[in-house]
Amino acid sequence: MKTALLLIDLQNDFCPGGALGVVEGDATIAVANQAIAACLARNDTVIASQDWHPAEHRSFAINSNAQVGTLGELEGLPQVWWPVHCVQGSLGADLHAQLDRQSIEAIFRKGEDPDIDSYSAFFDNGHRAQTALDGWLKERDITQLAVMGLATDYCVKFSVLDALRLGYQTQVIIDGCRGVNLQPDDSEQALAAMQSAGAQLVTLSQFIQR
Ligand code: VGL
Ligand code: ZN
Repeated sequence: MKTALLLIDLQNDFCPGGALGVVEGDATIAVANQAIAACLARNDTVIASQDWHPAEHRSFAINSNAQVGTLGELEGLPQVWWPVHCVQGSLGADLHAQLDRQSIEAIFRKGEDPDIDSYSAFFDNGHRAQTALDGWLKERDITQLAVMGLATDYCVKFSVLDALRLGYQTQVIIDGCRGVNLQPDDSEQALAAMQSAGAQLVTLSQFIQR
């Protein structure tokens, strides 16, 4: 069985000091680097996603006349209004400088359509368009994924749920995830939802010892 490690949105804007800084978001980088080292040692593939928005993205509160952190609707879908983040080509959109980026074989960008948000690394939030990720994995006969990154309650959650729907055997490396937590228990609930959809929750040390 071929496995890939999928690193979700390990970008400056989701780390403390960033535009959409997640508490302890930068603590995921050391976890990622250890998971990457384990993958290199056993010939597992390492890939990543990158949130990559045009400045005019309508999920940005300022572009939709809305208040940051409140809930609205975009293209008929529920939408949290976000601060401007991960603008294409900005420093905030870069992968974290401490991440072992040389070991990442491919990066899948998402959120480029200004009219719809895209939490999952596979599909936009309306499942209208897909990224190249699923095809890329299938071409390489990769059937198992280990997922970690930012943020637990958005991009990790929806990437994992899509991976399961697409038939991938999916693990979540829980100590490699941190959440936005607009509500205090959002991350906990997201992990529970991933687990009940069929994901296996593992620690980094369990992943390394596999
Ligand atoms: C994300 C909110 C908005 C994420 C991306 O990477 O989890 N969250 N855009
Ligand atoms: Zn975004």
